[in-house]
Amino acid sequence: MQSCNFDIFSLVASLDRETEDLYTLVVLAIDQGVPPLTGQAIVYVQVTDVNDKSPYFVPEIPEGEIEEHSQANTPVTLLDLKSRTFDDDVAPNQV
Ligand SMILES: [Ca+2]
Ligand SMILES: [Ca+2]
Repeated sequence: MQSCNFDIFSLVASLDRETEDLYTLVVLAIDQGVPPLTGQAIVYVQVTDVNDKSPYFVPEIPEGEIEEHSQANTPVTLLDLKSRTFDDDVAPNQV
């Protein structure tokens, strides 16, 4: 078995994981024989996440409520805020 040199692939444009998170490459090897024989492999390239998306709320202005005449330091009830918070990144870059 002889070692082989492989070209290094490089990007022609920046990638966005939130738009496309998986790319499929077909790699073809061709030997020096006559006639040349070939082999191929399918390479799946996973785009890993960076924390480039900020959390956001739907609706953008969440609601809370508190009873009138409440004492100082009374906590304000936020209405189901956790289920209305989103982040397009994946863990651990999410809310
Ligand atoms: Ca994020
Ligand atoms: Ca991201």
